[in-house]
Amino acid sequence: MPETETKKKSGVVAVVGRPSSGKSTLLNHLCGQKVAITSPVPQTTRNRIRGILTTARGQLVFIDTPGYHKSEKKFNLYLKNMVEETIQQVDILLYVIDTSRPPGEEEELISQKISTFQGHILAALNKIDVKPTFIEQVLLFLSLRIPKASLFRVSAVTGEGIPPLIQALFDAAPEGDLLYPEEFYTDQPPDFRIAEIIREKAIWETRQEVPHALYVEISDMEKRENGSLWVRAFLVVERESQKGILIGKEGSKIKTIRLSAEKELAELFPYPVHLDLRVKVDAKWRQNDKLLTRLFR
Ligand SMILES: Nc1nc2c(ncn2[C@@H]2O[C@H](COP(=O)(O)OP(=O)(O)OP(=O)(O)O)[C@@H](O)[C@H]2O)c(=O)[nH]1
Ligand SMILES: [Mg+2]
Repeated sequence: MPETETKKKSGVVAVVGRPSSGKSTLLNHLCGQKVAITSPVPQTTRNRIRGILTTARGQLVFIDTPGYHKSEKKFNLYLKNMVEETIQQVDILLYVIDTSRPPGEEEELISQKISTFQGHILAALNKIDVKPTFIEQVLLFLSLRIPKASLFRVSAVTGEGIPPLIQALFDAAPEGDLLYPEEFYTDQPPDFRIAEIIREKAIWETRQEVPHALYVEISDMEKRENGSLWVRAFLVVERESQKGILIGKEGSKIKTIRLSAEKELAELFPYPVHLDLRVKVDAKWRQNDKLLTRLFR
């Protein structure tokens, strides 16, 4: 190798923060692609979602995580454990903190988890486009709780402040071989992505209590002769009333969900995806260990 040629960087970055701080929105901006679903409803992300950014400097593999918060419910403990495990497996922590709210109890909790991390910690002070701002409180909080964090003021929506953050992430990353081929921006299998897009549309179309009570499962996928993909998916909720909300008057709501999911899938996949959506009730799914282990990885 010529002496002037610098080695490639290859770093794994956990994106952590409290629910709704903008982790997934930021991940999508960092990767330049829609990798993770987003919504105004807290606890949208339920899995470790990998997003990959490859540039001339090397590769960053981001792991989006569920919002970290206190709760003794089984379902939430699964999500909390997932964050804690992820923190132990990465080179860098990207702590996303919302400057449109004063730091509260949840921020105390996550900052305690983060403060013992041995590697680089970069704090993205997100939502700087929102007024009024609580950035002064956030700065004070960070200086007391995680003084070693490098600070970046960003907006995951407008993209302001993101290029310097990317440079700093590459600076912090170790040298190494690329973990994924250059053209990859995520490693999610198609059935997972399809289920997530359907869930996102259902969250946006329902709100209230439905989003938290919902999971989506793909039961069948079939490649048709004309090249399209046919998918049957079940939207599972906990109560008959929630099923009614999802279906809507004469099936109008579920139709809207299907059409908006199909529209977005047409942009993500190189072939048309046709959805057959069914709604069913499972009152106790959030207590079912076997199911939770399978769904939330
Ligand atoms: N104005 C503004 N809104 C933002 C910004 N970043 C995220 N949001 C909004 O904040 C809400 C939550 O964003 P998400 O990216 O889903 O948040 P998250 O941290 O991944 O949330 P969980 O997965 O539930 O933990 C959405 O409505 C986003 O549009 C930002 O920089 N500015
Ligand atoms: Mg998220």
